[in-house]
Amino acid sequence: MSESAVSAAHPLSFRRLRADGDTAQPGRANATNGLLSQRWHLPQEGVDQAAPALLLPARPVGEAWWVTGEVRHFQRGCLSYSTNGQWLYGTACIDDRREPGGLQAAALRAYAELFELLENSGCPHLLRLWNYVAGINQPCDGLERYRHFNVGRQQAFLAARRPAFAGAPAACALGTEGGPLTVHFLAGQVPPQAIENPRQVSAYHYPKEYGPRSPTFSRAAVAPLGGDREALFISGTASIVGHATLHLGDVRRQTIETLDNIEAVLQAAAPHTRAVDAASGHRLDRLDYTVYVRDRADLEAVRTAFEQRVGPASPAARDAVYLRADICRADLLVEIEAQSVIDTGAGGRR
Ligand code: 3EB
Repeated sequence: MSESAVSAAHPLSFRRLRADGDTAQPGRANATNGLLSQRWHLPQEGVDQAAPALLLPARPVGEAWWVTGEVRHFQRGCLSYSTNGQWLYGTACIDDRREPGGLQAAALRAYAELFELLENSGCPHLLRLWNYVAGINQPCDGLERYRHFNVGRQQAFLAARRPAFAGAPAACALGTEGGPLTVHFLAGQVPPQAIENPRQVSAYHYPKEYGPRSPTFSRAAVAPLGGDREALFISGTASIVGHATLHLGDVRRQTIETLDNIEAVLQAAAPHTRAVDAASGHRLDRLDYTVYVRDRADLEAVRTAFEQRVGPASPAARDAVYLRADICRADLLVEIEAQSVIDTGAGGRR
């Protein structure tokens, strides 16, 4: 059986969840559906994870991945994960304050354990990573904590002989008030296509002024999900052109520049998607957005600029989720990530 035939047997689906909707338990809708992951944008009781705070909408929201077929849940070292053997979603959690060697060592170990799991799981390919780091802009031994994280992360990729430069996975890295280093991940059997943004220097080639080791992520990834479905994962995106931060102190212009970058990523991804045409493909006005705002007081300015750019009446504006987080450069006020799942079959978009 070919790789794509295997994944087509258990296609992966995504849905935004609303506590007041009928989709909170998609896995229950059909006995043959297995819930692979369910992540609410709320502090989860009894779960010690780092999580950005929900700003909007007012009612709880979350997101879920699910598959056809039985899903089993496991715990191993710093990892907890769920898998049906063909898709794997999980979380690595390490309290870096208690880790000998601190955040750098915690990042190295979190990724080393993740890579070891993936090699033995049958799901070796990472589609997307979400990194949450407490106090991401705080200095530690003369180096910002984000830069410590980057050292450990890149070391882990190199040690595991995984692509730390071209071909790195799509990702984001945000700062929380507290909590352990928390890395959520989605992996599968088929390697995604990494996408870069021609307006930006690839993050894995940032010059040394941004830290001793560069960040390990691609600007986006296109991933076949089986069953004629395709995902586009757009990494955390900010007001960076070339490698420089633009519009210092101006959150409105940073938001617009960020959306210009997302539009450029969409254009760069277009030749790599299987969408039959632009209208049914991954579109700026239909992506599922998560908007990270550094300062709560900027929320309305960010939302106004965002909605104007994606269309005030668009599905994108209606469904966007706004979270409070620190951004991994102290001069960035906003960061936006997005994803989209389309149907590339004759039936068109789902
Ligand atoms: C940037 O473009 C903004 O370190 O994994 C965006 C996405 C950013 C991912 C990461 C960092 C990361 O450099 C910051």
